[in-house]
Amino acid sequence: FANVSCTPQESEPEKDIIIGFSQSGIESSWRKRHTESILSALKSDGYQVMYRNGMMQQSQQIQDIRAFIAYKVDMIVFTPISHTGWDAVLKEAKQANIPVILVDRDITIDDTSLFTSHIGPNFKAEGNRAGIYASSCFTSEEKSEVNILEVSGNADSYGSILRHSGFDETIRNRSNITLTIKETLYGNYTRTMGEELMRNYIKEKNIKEIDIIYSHNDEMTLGILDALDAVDIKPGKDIKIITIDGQNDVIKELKKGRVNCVVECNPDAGPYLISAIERYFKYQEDGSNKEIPREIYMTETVFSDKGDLDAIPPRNY
Ligand code: GYE
Repeated sequence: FANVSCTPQESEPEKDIIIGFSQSGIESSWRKRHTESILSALKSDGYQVMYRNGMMQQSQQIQDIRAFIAYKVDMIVFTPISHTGWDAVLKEAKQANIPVILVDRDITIDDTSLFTSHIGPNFKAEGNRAGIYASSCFTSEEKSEVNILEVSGNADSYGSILRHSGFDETIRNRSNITLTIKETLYGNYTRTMGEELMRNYIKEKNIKEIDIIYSHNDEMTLGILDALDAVDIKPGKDIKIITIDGQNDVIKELKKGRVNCVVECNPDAGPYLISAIERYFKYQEDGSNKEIPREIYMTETVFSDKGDLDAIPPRNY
């Protein structure tokens, strides 16, 4: 997706509303689908769109949002690469009377009036789901101590924080078995980084003591699998693999038995966004002053080797 300004071609007649959409980057095929879902929904619903790719840099995203403000778009939609540091630019948007909707990742901010709504996956619940699977990997007869290696995304992203806390609180609840996160490595959600982190870990630490790898996204998981293959450790068997997203290529690994559990993260934000935007502008027009919900969660599920692998619906990412 190159940076584009585009007008709708199909379905709905063109609306007189311009949406500025700043995406955080293109680090994963999950992210590509997320972008595609939002752009196609906006376009087919008749919105004019200014799209910018932040190239995984907050400074770039801030610059892009400032460009939207200067252009006087009617609404800003953006995926914050990190969870802090947005106060100044969002104040500028508020002063310009431009509403802001966050998609995917959330932010931490003192003045919560600086954005209207957050539409995204429930990262905490994803962490809980991963934790439930981890807690059920072994019976207490098999193991009383289970060691986990966690491979997180960017330390300052909202998803990483909640995927960690959701997981951590769940594994603490297991009785008769102690599950311990031996170490948390921080990557950037890319395959290359996943592989590099894993290679270094194998070189420097004792991989043999690890029972479970909990990776925060599929792209890093693919890199982790590459690194394990290189030293002949069998993922899925010698070490249980839990991952998040549900990309097609990782569902294939689940079916081959090289991944044990995939916690789905839903990238199809488009329809949710359209419904929020439509309501927002309707409430403005009819003067009812009603507000759209602050938090909109998308539906998500879990696929694992404990379920029916043939029943997994086809993936579009
Ligand atoms: O899991 C990952 C992506 O923020 C939920 O970012 C998102 C994560 C997603 O690149 O693949």
